[in-house]
Amino acid sequence: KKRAPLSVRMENASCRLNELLYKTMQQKESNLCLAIDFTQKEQILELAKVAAPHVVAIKLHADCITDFDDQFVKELRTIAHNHHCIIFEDRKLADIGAVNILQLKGHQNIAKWADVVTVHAVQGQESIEAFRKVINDDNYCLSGILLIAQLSSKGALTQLDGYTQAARNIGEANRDIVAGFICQTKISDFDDMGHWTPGVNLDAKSDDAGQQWRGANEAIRRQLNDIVIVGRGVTASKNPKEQLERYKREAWNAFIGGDHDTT
Ligand code: UP6
Repeated sequence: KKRAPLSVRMENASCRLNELLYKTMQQKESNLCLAIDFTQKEQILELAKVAAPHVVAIKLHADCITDFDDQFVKELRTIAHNHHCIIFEDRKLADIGAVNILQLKGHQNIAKWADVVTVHAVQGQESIEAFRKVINDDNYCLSGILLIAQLSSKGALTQLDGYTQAARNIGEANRDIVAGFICQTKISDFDDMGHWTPGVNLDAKSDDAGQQWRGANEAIRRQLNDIVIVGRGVTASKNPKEQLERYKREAWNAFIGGDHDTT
């Protein structure tokens, strides 16, 4: 099944984050998100500056950063502003709605600086609807959530019968706040829903801790995801800029259906 053009997806966007996402993809000709899993803010900011022109989103695990502070957030938002980049906090929230909200506004104040945050579906629909209040509050930056429908790791319990479909149903019923899914393969037929896929590496198949990787062509052209999330393929390389350009090219060619099959 073909994807709708970005202009149509932008128009059909129910969630604010998706208007921004599809516009940015079109402008930058990129469907790449960089996962910067470093522990120090200077390291992160340095790579974020190099990456920002090439990617639509920069994904963080803020709770892995040992010297996280307000200055970091300020500099990050400046990079996001200057290069039209989405700031993505991969917190993978999974609790009752009331606690999700406390965590969003907690010591790292995620809702103030992140455009999007990941949320597990395991907690059920009503806990997820609790995010609406924060997303609709202009005092916060948060403009959408991504529901985790499938994990990339070996033996993930998201493979159990019915889990992914149940997550999809929650997302589709709340498209004003759920911008899309973290998944391994396209699961929703709604044009506006974004399919963000981790587990992409052009040079390796697995790490020693359960991660499973496949190429960008497999992830985007065959499995029909929209956005490639790449981490160590870029961050562990000696020449991240060169790898960013390579991943960007591979992922975008796969997205626009070019016949540049190298995976
Ligand atoms: N991520 C996965 N798999 C999932 C969900 N999220 O790998 O199912 C996240 C990880 C990491 C990034 O938390 O930040 O995507 C992947 O990094 P890698 O490319 O270095 O494996």
